Amino acid sequence: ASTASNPSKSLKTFGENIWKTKTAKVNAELFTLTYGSIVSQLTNDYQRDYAKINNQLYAMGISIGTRLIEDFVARTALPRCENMVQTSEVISKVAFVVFLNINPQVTNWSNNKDAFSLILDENPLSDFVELPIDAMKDLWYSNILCGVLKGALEMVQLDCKVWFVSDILRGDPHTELRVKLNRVLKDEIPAGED
Ligand code: MYR
Repeated sequence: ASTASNPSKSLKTFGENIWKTKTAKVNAELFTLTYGSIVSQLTNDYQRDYAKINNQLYAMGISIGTRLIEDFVARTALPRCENMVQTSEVISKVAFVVFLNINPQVTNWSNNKDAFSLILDENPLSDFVELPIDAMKDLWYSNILCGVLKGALEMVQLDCKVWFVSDILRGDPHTELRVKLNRVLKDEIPAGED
């Protein structure tokens, strides 16, 4: 009955069940520390040029996202979304639950429903992290997440802009990630495969 009366809640339950049954659990602290050491390595490599570090994290995310989407589609077998409202639900209630075991709140819709924000009350990438003062202003510590979403969405024909609006690591009240649809890509048949 709950499925019929509240499909929105059941989508989250669906995500939670996949997390419980089909996800190889990685120790949360190890995951956080591993990501931290990547950021710290980049900080050395790029000599604290935070614009470059943000770009590099984003690029790493894209290459992860383009692979992760296959795994996501295979594990969830969900039907394709018909609009960004559905896409936002799948991202927040299924994708984030399956991969990070968090359920960000979807909010701040644009009037024409082509852009929304995800509020991350928890962020496993940045647990226990404190930024040095010089990084606080310029580094988007979790920028890899924007790249992951960008890469994954592009693989399902959604050309989106994905960026952080704020981050509690920088002293902001919330961590807010924004997704804006640029355009729906046409299925382009790669040359030689038609
Ligand atoms: C659609 O069918 O158009 C919607 C599909 C949404 C897929 C979103 C997949 C995101 C996968 C990676 C997210 C990782 C977040 C930690």
